[in-house]
Amino acid sequence: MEFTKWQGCGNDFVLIDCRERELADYGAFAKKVSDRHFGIGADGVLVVLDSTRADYRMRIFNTDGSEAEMCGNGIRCFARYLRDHGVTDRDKFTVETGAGILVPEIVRQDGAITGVRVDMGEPVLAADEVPVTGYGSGRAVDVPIEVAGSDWRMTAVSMGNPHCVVFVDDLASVPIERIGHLFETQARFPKKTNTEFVQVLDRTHLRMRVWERGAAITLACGTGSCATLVAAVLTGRSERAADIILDGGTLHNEWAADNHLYMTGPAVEVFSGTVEV
Ligand code: ZDP
Repeated sequence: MEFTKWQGCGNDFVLIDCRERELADYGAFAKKVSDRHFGIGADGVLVVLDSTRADYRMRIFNTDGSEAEMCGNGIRCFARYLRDHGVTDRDKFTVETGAGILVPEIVRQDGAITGVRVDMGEPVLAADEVPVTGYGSGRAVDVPIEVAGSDWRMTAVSMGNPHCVVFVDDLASVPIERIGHLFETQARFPKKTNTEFVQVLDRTHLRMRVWERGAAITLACGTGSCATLVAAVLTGRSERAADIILDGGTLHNEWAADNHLYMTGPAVEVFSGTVEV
């Protein structure tokens, strides 16, 4: 099967176009090809499909084979694939995801593509819809949570997929490698969670590192960057538009007056090839 390899702020994906030919087990395929030694190497697999509800459909599978509802860096790569590989000649189109129908738009400067801006939809804050338990049915904003024997404070946000946003004074001193998995599997998150550790640089610059559900540490998480901005605004730490500075690059996010998150960032094709399925 042909594939293309993409990255968005260092968050990397194997993309396969399955509109003509579906695979029996995308999860098993994702586990195999994501392996950085025995496979192609990636943080996950993006699948291009037809849709009856939108122009196209995107599915995303993590390195552990689990399927996620949505991915931010991935949908930018997905959009660029459709445009660069002539699947569409439009710069704006609708994409069906597990988080609803979203709208990426190719961004150009002097005609050249510089990135993709995505209407990521509205953040979900009702605790039982994130889902997170033990905080009633309202919002879980700046609430206590115990992980790895320590008390932390977190804000729970869904961008279609669950996020636990934790603000820290010194990001460099947080042992993410050791505690990331413990946050991911914390019992209050019945569908597990992605966890963003965030240091506020100023009201329009937030430094974030992420431990992803089903993918461990990655260099960037797009849905996580949106959840980070929402949590920063709700806790009075930032303006409604800010740069989210990640290990692998920077995303510019805005929580607009229409309550939608708009995320802008790069999407780059790295190489292509064929792989056994
Ligand atoms: O929710 C999850 O299980 C995530 N690991 C999915 C991947 C999210 C992604 N990193 C993003 O950019 O939002 C692709």
